[in-house]
This record gives sequence, C-alpha cells and structure tokens, in this order.
Amino acid sequence: TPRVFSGIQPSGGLTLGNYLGALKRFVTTQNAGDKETIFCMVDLHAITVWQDPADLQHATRELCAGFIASGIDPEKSILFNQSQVPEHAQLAWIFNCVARMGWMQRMTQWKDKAGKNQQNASLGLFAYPALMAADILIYHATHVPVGEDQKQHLELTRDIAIKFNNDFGVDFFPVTEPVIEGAGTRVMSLRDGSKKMSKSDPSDMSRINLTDDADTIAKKIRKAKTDPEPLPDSLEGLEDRPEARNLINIYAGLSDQTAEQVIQQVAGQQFGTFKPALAELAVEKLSPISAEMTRLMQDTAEIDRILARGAERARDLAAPILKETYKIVGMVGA
Ligand code: AQP
Repeated sequence: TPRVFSGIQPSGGLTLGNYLGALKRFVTTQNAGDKETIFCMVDLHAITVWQDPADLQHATRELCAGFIASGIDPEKSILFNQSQVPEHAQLAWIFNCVARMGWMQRMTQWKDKAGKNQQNASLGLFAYPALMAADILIYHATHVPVGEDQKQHLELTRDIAIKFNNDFGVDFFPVTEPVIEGAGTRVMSLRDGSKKMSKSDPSDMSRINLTDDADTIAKKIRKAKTDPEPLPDSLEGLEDRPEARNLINIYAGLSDQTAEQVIQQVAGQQFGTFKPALAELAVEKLSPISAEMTRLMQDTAEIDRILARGAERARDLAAPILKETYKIVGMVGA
C-alpha cells in the first residue's frame, strides 16, 4: 500500500490554517482507507527556534489532542512524536551530507525565519529541510499532504532522494509527491491578506486558534480586514481583493465546498451579512473540536501512552529502512 506522511510542529497552539491546510485533509486521507497514514508531532523541528521545555511538552500533548479531536484515529493511523523515533534524526544526518549548502540557502522559510541576522540563527534551522526529507523518506512515503507554504521543502525532499540514489547508484528512495489541493491550502492572516495565518504572528487577532471560544472567533471575524465593496459574483472579481478572497476560501474549506460554489451563493452580499454567517459556520465546525481537545487534555497519561504506542509502530517501519540506508552508505555493522 502507498504511504502518506505529514507532520505539524508543536511550536504553539493550532490555527485555522493548520486545521484547513493540514489536519482536516489528513482525516480525509485516513478515512479514504486506501493508503497507510503516518502523522507526526515534529518536536525536533520545533526546537530549531527556542522553545521553553515546559511549553514544548504541553504543546506536543495538546497537538496530539488536536489530531484526535479532528478525527485522526490512533488505531487507523500511526500517531507519534518525532523524538521517540531516533531514526528520523539518524537519517537526517545522512541527508545533511547529501544536501548542498546552496540548496538550503535558497529556501524562503529559512530566509523569512532567520531574518536579517542569519549568523545568529541555529544550525538546525538551516538544516530543517534535510530533517523534513528524513521524516518522509524514513518511511518511503510517497504522498505528503501539506499547505502551499511547504511546497519548496518538498521539492528539496525530491532533490535529496534523487541525489542520494544517483550518488550511490541505487533506486532506493522514492520521489515524493506533494499533495496540495483544496480551498484550505493557503489560509491568510485576518489582518493582512498577503501574509499566511501563522501561530507565531505577534497579533492574536491575525489568526483563529482551535482553542478560541465562540465569542473570540466571532470577534476576530467581525474585525477581520476587508474592503468596502460587496462580494462579486465570480472568482475573477476577487483577484485584487486578497482579504475578501481569504474569507471566501475559509468559508469554502469549512463547508467542504469549492470557492466557486461559495461565491455563487454569496454574490452581492455585504461583509455585514457575510461575516456573521462565516462566524457561525466557524463556531459550528470548530467548537466541538475545541471541546474534545479540552476533554482529552484532562488525561495526559493516556496521551503519552498513545504517542508511545504510535512511536513503537513507527519504529518497526523506520528501523529496516535506516539499516538498509547505512548498508548502502557503507557503515560497518549495518
Ligand atoms: N496559513 C496556512 N494555510 C494553510 N496551511 C497551513 N499550514 C500552516 N499554516 C498554514 C500547514 O500546517 C502544517 C503544519 O505546519 P507547521 O506547524 O509544521 O509549520 P508552519 O507552516 O511553520 O506553521 P505556522 O503556523 O506558520 O507556525 P510558525 O508560525 O511556528 O512557523 C503544514 O502542512 C503547513 O503547510
């Protein structure tokens, strides 16, 4: 069976962007039942920027609760945190020696996150995409559902697989397919339609957190930046209106429709009408998830057991692939 892998960083709370761009699509993939699904809380990625240890623990458990509350079933899918499967870091080292500095320097996420002071960024942040390639390829995963922002990293994963295969004259690592489809793959900030919605944006008003209560969600949508024009009757009419387009996309993602279908229903509406409808939809879809997360977080020992069990299953798949990699590279004892 083909394998699907994807991960989310426990670097803060989950946003509506993570939900529509990742979690909701993971659940659809899991429930389709035609692929083996592996989902990971990538704690080793999170520490490429500073994380307070207690916050990291909390965020990892809460993220696990978020996966389950969204519909990931730890029996059907393999659900675990990255650091419990050391093969990820071991393969990442091999890939550090395959990937080139120049490839990493071109990554826009590196440039954005390191900012002006690259000399002061962690070496781990620079090497982030090699660890991400290892996350995927340690399972020989062929399909990776992600948001639009991860496209460049997935291309680099392909480059690493191809170079490894060429360098060693083998046909070992598969060339992975990014799966970037649907209305939710690029959710933008509620304050600035040109920036992605992100858990690390300093403004909490820029995002909807999965843990926000109904009033907070309604307030954030009411205050979301828009323009004064009514909604158009076609997608072309949204071309120069990024904020309006974003709200339409969010509506489409939450209601399982295409943006085209939504625009036909709301054509001509003022934001004064559309925003309350969107808020109502968001609360209807998100509050059961938030309530379930709160319930699951009351038993963190159970969450830890789920993660440990998932890690065991993941190691059974990863260990033989690492061993074979070591053999190919020429490590004695492999
Ligand atoms: N705004 C978004 N729209 C659609 N998809 C998104 N994803 C993140 N933001 C959006 C998708 O969520 C998955 C996990 O992301 P991540 O937590 O590993 O990393 P990130 O992309 O760095 O997320 P954030 O929220 O922006 O975190 P910070 O602020 O810490 O960098 C990925 O599939 C991603 O595409």
